[in-house]
Amino acid sequence: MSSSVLDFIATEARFGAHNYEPIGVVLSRGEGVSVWDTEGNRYLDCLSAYSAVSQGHCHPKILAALVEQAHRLTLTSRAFHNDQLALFYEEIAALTGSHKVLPMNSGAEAVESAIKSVRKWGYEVKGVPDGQAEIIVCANNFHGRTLGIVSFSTDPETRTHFGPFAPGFRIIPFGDAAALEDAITPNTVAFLVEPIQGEAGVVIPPAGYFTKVRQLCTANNVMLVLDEIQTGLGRTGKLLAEQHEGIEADVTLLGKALSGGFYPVSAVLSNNDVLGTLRPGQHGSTFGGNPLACAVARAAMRVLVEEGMIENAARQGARFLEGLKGIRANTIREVRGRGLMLAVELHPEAGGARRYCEALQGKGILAKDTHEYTIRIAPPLVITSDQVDWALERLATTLTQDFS
Ligand code: IF1
Repeated sequence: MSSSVLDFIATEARFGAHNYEPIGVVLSRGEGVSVWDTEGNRYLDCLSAYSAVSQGHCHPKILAALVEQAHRLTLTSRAFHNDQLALFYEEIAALTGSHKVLPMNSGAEAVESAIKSVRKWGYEVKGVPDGQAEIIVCANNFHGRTLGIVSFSTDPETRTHFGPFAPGFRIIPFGDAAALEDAITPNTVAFLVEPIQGEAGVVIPPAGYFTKVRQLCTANNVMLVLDEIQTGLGRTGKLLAEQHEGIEADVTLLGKALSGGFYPVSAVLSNNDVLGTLRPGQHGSTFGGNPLACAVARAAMRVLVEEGMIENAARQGARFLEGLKGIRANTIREVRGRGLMLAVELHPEAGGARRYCEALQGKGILAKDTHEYTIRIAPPLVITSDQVDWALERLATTLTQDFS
């Protein structure tokens, strides 16, 4: 590595909290599916900033919306109305078929806001005794890093030495509808779950699971809260991952690609009941629903639809998955994916996914490992067939490489 690259990394190490272990590349530019490092090397981005840059890096139309709004009005607080929020509400509600919208900033804020809202709904509408609301979640979940959220994480890395934790959560296995039925009590207000578990390594539940989940939640007056912060907005080849199951959540969480990677924008979408319980002064955020966030999100949603990115994700995702399944390598334990949310799980004997990600970097692909043995593959939804084929060639040579 050049001295300037090492200088960037050394300075980060000197001043920065060491809460990440990035791959040794210093990026300086992004456009579409490509990013460049400070030395001019070009990479195919197969992480998309964890599915926040689904529209491609620095999308010109989202950039234009950001710049135009930034020249005009960026932040008013919600103490006053602004001329972007109502338009954002109308457009996200029309796109997702929702009735009520709560605008927030990070994904974790949307998750925390949903937890507060379903608890409030439980006490004021369902009639759960105050302080006794229960929310069911799944083992190996990832919903963010706040204290409330890590309270129900099953990953020691995200929990250890952060206690004491928030009570009121029950953990069940992902993909097991009978376990959900057994866990529901009269005090259960919600089931919070990812349609596909991303951080866990793109874990897809059995066919029909969410149909049973929907029936159980409806039968027991339990709110189904789907965390689509990573799976939503076209990542799995449909606008929302729930559409693969033909069901509708009571509460849907969006984030990440809601801004196309330009700005933290998230949202809680729901029917009137759950969000209808919030009254002035009971919840809020300095930046939530600000005009700049709304203008950026409106453009991000618009290009996603107008440029056929969702359909492209389905088409290229199928191509990518078929190509990955066609790689004959003793290192591969399983290939999983839906749309452009893909993963290659390696056998433990292969020596860990990180070394393969580092080898891919040398071939012009940036990918990220998760849980030691799995390589996630999630390129921007604008990827072309030629780029998929280009990536598959390099993945095949890398995965058949003998590192021993
Ligand atoms: C990190 C993981 C992915 C999410 C789902 C809520 C959030 C996330 C399904 C919270 C965020 C990010 C967080 C980031 C890495 C990345 C990640 F590896 F951590 F788990 F994508 F899989 N729900 N995921 O995936 O959204 O508050 O971050 O905006 O914390 O390292 P956020």
